[in-house]
Amino acid sequence: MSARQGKRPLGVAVLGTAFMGRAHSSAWRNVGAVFRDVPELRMRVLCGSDAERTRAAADALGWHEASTDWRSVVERDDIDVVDVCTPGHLHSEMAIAALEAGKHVLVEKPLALDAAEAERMVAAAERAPGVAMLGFNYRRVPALALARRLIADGRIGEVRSIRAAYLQDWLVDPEAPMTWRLRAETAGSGALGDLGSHVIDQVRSLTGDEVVGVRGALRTFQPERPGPAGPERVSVDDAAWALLDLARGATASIEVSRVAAGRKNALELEVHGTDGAIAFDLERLNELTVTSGRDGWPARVLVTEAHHPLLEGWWPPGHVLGWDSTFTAQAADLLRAIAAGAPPEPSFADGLAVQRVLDAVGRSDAAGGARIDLSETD
Ligand code: SOE
Repeated sequence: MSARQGKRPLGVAVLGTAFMGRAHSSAWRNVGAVFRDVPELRMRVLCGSDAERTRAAADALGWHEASTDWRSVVERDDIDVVDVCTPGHLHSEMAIAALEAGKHVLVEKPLALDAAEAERMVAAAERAPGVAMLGFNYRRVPALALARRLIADGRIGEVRSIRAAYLQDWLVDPEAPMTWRLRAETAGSGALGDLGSHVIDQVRSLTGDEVVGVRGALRTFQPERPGPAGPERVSVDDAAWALLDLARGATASIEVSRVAAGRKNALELEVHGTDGAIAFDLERLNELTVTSGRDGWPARVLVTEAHHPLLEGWWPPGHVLGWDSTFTAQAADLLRAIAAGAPPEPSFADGLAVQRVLDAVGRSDAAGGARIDLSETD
């Protein structure tokens, strides 16, 4: 029997109407059209804090209803999946309430404000009957999935070093206004959690290895930003750096910034092994550069072939994918995990592992760059 036969459609609610709420809404709208093997769904409710804005967003994005009362929505019998796309400080309360109400839950990254909160979310997910998945959408970039497969197959030998940067420039203007993303109490951290969480997740995903030691540095170049009633204090980093020791001996160097003039959404990853290397750049997300052998030439692979990962359901070879397709594939994987009753990837436990590294970067910075040992955390 196909996933669509004999079952009532899954009712979905998205909490959050801003950038990520829109990206996830578009994924829920498209997923059934792209992937024929996923359970049927209904886009039931979009939740936001402002009634008028939420109604307008719900109409534009294809939701049946708009609501400003997320607590009653996560309790509803016709809601099976709760997708949390709100500012970070609301993630844990919403996700835990939805899990306790027996729902399947997707949470946009980073999982939580800090590791203690992430631990509570992991515990709630372990107790709950539903599937709990974390939204690291870049795991659904086919080129990165291919990189992960090539590395796991030993195609570049033993991994020695990873060089990773995620650079954006939307805060380079000192007049860029204050937002929840610039307050520690609503975002946890700045570029570190927002962009560094993706990078650390990729380091773990590409290498299949764990971070056991962390040295880090944080910088806030613009200590105040214009708010509605005058200047407000920025309490998170604009940019962060880290050196990560991995359990099997590799080292990763990381740089993330939201004040990198001219870089819009540049996630660059390079993995060097004893027998080759792999390089990726999100601004050319359908391509992977693969160097085979110790003195091989770098070859550009266009990752759009049917035998490449994550391309089933999409277009014929050469018909490239975009940033939004990663969210559609992520929604499909959540639906498949629900249908199979299987643990999803990435899990809340992956989010906790990333969160521990993020926290350690902050602790290292506060200790003047001292190495923080994470080898004892399970
Ligand atoms: C903003 O910096 C942001 O939207 C991140 O929060 C996303 O995770 C990233 O994909 C794009 O940039």
